Amino acid sequence: MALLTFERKYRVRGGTLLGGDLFDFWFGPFYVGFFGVTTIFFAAIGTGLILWGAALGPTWNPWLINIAPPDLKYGLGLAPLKEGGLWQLITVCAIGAFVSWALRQAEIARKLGMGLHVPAAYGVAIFAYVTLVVIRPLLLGAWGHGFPYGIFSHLDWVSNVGYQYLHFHYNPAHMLAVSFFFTTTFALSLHGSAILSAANPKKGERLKGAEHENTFFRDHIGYSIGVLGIHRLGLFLALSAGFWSAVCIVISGPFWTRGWPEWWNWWLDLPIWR
Ligand code: UQ2
Repeated sequence: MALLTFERKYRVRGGTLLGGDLFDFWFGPFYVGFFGVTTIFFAAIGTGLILWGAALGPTWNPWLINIAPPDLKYGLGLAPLKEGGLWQLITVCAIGAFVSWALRQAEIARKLGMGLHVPAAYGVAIFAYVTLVVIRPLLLGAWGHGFPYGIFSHLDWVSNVGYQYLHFHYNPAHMLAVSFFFTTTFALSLHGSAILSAANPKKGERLKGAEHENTFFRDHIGYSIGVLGIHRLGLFLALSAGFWSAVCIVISGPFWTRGWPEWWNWWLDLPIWR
């Protein structure tokens, strides 16, 4: 079946969460839906505000454009547009667009009778972002604790906030997050290479399948997690990386204000050494 032939078969009515049949149609290859409309709305306004903020700044160099959050003196209030108010509106638009996108994923998954794994996974990425620009600033009492929107400027923010805790690699949640990121790339390298070698037989040989993949890993390391298992593992590793990233930054400040190396004094202070 050609792509457009079977696509028609899966373009089913219903599954919407909001708007009923009103936006239940396609624009070319794209499903619209109520949340398609809200995604376009927030993304367009947010992009416009970013361009406005960039126009106010001293440069159009894409690396250096920066839209900063309000000064700490504005606390949790609204700031004037040119003093962080734009950052606040852009943040609202970003969250509006991200959440709309997750709900659009949920509507499409419901249409197709799939599980909600895709929007749930994407939700973890949204959670990590919201932790940085909403939850942590709220806990610290000022929007000024959010990170600035700019390529170099956000990297500088990460570096500065890291050094504020002396050595961020001593943050135990950061250790977990980094380990999960590395393990994710390791698992994907095993999986991607396994699939490509099975799917690229020598000229004249037949395509290989799950039996060969299983046997390769059993022969090689004595264990195969299986074709479904590797995808479950990959999802777990990736979501854990995002989750512990959010945890490692939200505990820095709201729950631990000293250097992270000092946190490990609980180990030196154990009564067993006395
Ligand atoms: C596997 C399997 C796949 C795979 C991979 C494995 C047939 C095609 C990569 C091997 C994965 C293992 C043994 C888990 C490794 C554990 C960590 C934490 C990285 O068995 O089944 O399917 O792609």
